[in-house]
Amino acid sequence: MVRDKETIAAISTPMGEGAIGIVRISGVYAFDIAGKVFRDPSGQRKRKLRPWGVRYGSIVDCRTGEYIDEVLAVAMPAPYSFTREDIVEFNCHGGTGVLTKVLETVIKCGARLAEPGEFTKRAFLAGRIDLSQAEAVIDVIRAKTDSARRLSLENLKGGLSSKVSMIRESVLGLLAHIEAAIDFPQEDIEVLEIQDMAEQAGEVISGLNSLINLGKSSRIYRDGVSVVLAGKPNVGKSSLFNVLIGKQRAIVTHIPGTTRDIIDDWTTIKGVPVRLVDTAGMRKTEDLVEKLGVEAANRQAEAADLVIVVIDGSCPVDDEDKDTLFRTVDKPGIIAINKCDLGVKVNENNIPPYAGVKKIIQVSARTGEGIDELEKALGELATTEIKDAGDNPVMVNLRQLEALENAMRSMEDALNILNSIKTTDLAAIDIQESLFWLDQITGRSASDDLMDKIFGEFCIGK
Ligand SMILES: Nc1nc2c(ncn2[C@@H]2O[C@H](COP(=O)(O)OP(=O)(O)OP(=O)(O)O)[C@@H](O)[C@H]2O)c(=O)[nH]1
Ligand SMILES: [Mg+2]
Repeated sequence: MVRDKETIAAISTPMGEGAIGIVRISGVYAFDIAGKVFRDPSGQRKRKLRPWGVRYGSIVDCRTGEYIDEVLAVAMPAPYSFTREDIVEFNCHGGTGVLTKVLETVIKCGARLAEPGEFTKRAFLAGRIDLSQAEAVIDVIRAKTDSARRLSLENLKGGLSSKVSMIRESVLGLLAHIEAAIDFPQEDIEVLEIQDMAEQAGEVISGLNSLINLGKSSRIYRDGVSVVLAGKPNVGKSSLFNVLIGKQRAIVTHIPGTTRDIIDDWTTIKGVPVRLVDTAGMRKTEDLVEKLGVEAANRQAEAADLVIVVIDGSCPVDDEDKDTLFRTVDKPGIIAINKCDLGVKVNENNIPPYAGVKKIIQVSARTGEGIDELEKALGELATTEIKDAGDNPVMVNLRQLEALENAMRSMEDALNILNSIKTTDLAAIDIQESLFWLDQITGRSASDDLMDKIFGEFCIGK
């Protein structure tokens, strides 16, 4: 693999004001270039970098000698760096003007501005990390909750890669057997061998299947759980929405039909990111805008992971309540009997036939009564979904999931051939294809286009 010999540089911290901002340089000329701009604190004398150490000094413009900033310089010689190349990082004052000026002078001295994700791409091309680990770098940066952070770090350390490698080993073993059978077709034990091969293919399929399921159920760590508040108008959905997200986001009035559109916001329950959705009150209406709102509410409730059906506890359950309960009967969730501060007139015994397996909880958005219990029950429902991921959840993104599914399909095709036609050479083609898909995950068989797509998602400087 031809390594890019150009030395690259970028501002690696977000733009804006901060105590510190970092300009990073990576490549064979990183030390040379840094040497041209790094001076002692007075800016007068050249200063040597200290490998594996931090050195206090300054940056000057390499052409005019103008003093630019007071910095700390960190030098990381190859190959013990993120990119496996020589890296220098200047810890500057964290202002856009300062950082841009430092970067400019570094570029004047021979570095090239890095492309988005180019540092990580170099780490990948140098074999320091594989593609799934590179993708985990983005996930770690984007992780909004502790559990997402933990799982992405696990993948950064090679969690997904090692699981894929284990399956890959079995596929390779199977391929070796098949190729031996193709090369020595006269062996009279072939029938037995084909049975063994089919068994091995079956094991690979079940390994892939459980990894796919693990990945699917762990997706909520990454994407969060969607929870929709549904119910007839005026029962207090928007009031509960505001209480649960902890701010006055949705408009609340005593007029039924206040909420017309979908309102959503993020909150965290038991470490799980939750996208809470407030909807228009569900009722039959001739008002065009409201009608569209109700349709949108139904679609949201259908698509959600969990639903909170809100009922006004201060009056008996009516047909409109029953209608919402019916629509959401198959959806896991909770029934919140709201406005319990006004006294509860709802007979809970009338609800179960329409409730599915939903728990009933009395709450008051006004006084806060029962909200703790509601949150706890929501958290439990969310974590039940997580528990389905087993004790060893693993984060799998959509691209990786697709590759796993393709690998499984190819292996299923191979198994069908082994079982029915009982010819090894045709099965070998599908097994090769299965291997190709597995290698897409780690990047062994990744095309330039795919890499551009993945690294293009990174910010510049990472
Ligand atoms: N007493 C009491 N009033 C409440 C409670 N929750 C909401 N309300 C009142 O009920 C009325 C309707 O509240 P909203 O939150 O707008 O109800 P909604 O379900 O969003 O209504 P739509 O958007 O029209 O579907 C408002 O006057 C609220 O102040 C509660 O727990 N107790
Ligand atoms: Mg509302």
